[in-house]
Amino acid sequence: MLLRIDHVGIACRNLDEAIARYETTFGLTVTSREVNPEQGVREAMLQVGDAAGGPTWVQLLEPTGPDTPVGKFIARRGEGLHHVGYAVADITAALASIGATHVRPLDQRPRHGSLGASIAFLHPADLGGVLTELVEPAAS
Ligand code: MC0
Repeated sequence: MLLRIDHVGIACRNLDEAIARYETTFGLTVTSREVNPEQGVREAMLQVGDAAGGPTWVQLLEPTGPDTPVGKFIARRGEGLHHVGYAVADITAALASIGATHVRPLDQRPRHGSLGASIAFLHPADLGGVLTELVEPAAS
């Protein structure tokens, strides 16, 4: 089901400062910046690699307010690794397959994600404490 790691989502208090950290330290560059009101984030995608199977990203996430998933995460745990996103070929089929396991989807239907992707989250309590995201990238 999982094709590769699509991105790692990193919670930060200040998006501009986090971008500068990755640009200065690793020479990464920003491919896109978006606001996703449904998810309560301002985010930036920085491409890490361009492997044969498709690119991999660092996704920097600044909450739009305290009562959002990332806002609550930072208040509880501080800045840091928020989730891992795995690329799948067909997110509807992947969600149906997950439905036959004990793992609880947090989204019954795919939602809008970065770079036009379709995304769905899986509960961290069912996956060893790791918030996990399925990502069907936009057709290129
Ligand atoms: C919360 N918890 C996490 C966690 N966030 N555990 C691991 N990783 C995370 N990221 C844990 C807390 O430590 C706590 O554990 C328990 O979940 C309840 O925490 P809470 O603060 O009361 O939070 P809830 O229950 O209201 O919500 C947690 C949940 C939520 C994961 C269900 O954040 C959610 O639905 N997330 C999915 C959407 C999301 O994260 N969107 C933002 C990224 P204990 O053991 O102390 O009880 S959007 C995104 O990334 C898009 C743009 C994209 O990729 O394209």
